[in-house]
Amino acid sequence: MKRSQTLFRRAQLVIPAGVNSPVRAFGSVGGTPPFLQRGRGAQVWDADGRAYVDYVGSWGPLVVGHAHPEVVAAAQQAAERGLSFGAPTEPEVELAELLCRLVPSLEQVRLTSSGTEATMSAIRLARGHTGRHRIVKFEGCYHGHADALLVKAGSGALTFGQPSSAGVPPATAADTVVLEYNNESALEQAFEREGAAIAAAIVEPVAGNMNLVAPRPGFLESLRRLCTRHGAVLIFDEVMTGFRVALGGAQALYGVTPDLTTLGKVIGGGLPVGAFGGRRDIMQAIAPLGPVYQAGTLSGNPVAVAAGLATLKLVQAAGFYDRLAATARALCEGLARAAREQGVPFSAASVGGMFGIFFRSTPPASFAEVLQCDREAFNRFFHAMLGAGIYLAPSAYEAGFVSSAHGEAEIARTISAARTVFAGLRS
Ligand code: KE4
Repeated sequence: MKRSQTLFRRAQLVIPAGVNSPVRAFGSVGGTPPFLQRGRGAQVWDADGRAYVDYVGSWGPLVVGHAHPEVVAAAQQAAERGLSFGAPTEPEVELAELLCRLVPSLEQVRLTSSGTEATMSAIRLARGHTGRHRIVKFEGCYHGHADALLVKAGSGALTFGQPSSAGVPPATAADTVVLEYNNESALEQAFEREGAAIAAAIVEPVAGNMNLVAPRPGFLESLRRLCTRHGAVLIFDEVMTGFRVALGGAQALYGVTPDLTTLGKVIGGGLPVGAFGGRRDIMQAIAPLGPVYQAGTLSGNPVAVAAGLATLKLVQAAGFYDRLAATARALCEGLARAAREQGVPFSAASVGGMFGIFFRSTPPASFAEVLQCDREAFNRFFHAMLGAGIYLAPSAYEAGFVSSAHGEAEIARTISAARTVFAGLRS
């Protein structure tokens, strides 16, 4: 890993921690992050030429694998026509029409350049639409790094043990109510207590930023019922689950329709695209139609939109999500079996094409149970698997991702490596 070590030292001189997003620094697992140079399908290669089976997939966008020829060709062709116009273009209309057709809650949608912009805009829109200030979020859920949402957040914020970020004014945080994910009684109490002041509740319909925690039956339905009863806007943050757990996202999988949805990752195919949308009556409040301002120089960028459209064309193939979910299940079942054979306390769970691995005997159903996982065991497992050419998410608090490029060979290789690693963990 010599070149990555040299590059990491060089990077840290000019970029804080040597990375452009905290979780990439391997802060919670330790060691030097491989500097990746190339990807193709389920594989990536680092600066030292080492190959890995990749289960990060750029944190979710690469649901059809790295450098899919149709996605690359679409981006190349768009780039040759011009990189950006700052003016309306037909591909943006095509992508908006496609999103509105595939995602149940979307009557109108606006594109952004990141998931953070999408959730930040959705929160502002919900506050503008209702005239209220309070926001409900859930501990361990991460919705990007907008001030109002960096309160007991997940992902990198959790990984570094700083769930509430410095720099967020107390007055801002004071308007954010943080509840326990999957705790319906806490939900009922919060809405009974201050339902009339709540502008919106924002939730990851499948939590993927405290590692994977699936919604308990009834949790999302209760949230839907309470938001409706109290006139609060229900926002499903599907930046990660959108086109990851099902074609129509978690809202299609669980049959619960939010008022607003945020998207990202897959809809850009690896290039910067986010989106927020939902009920037409709420979206009418967005500038220049209404009083809630929102904008973006590169929103709807034609090259990024082309990559997104090409990706969304591929995921509509018959049986795409059945196969994706079967791949994730095979991985989870194989890892759990290998751990059981070695007597290692371990469990794994998947929803569609996202999965979680846990060093505890059963998958966690809450943030508190996530914290009970053996993080040291995870870190040892992570590094031993990396050494065996398997690139897992470098944090005990992140979900993993498979793609349509992950076949039986990749899953078998991963489970075989894990069998050896679990044996080593016991010694
Ligand atoms: P971005 O601003 O990073 O595009 O999206 C923020 C975001 C919003 N909502 C959800 C549910 C998300 O998962 C994310 C971003 N996810 C993390 C991975 N857990 C991105 C990885 C990173 O921060 O480097």
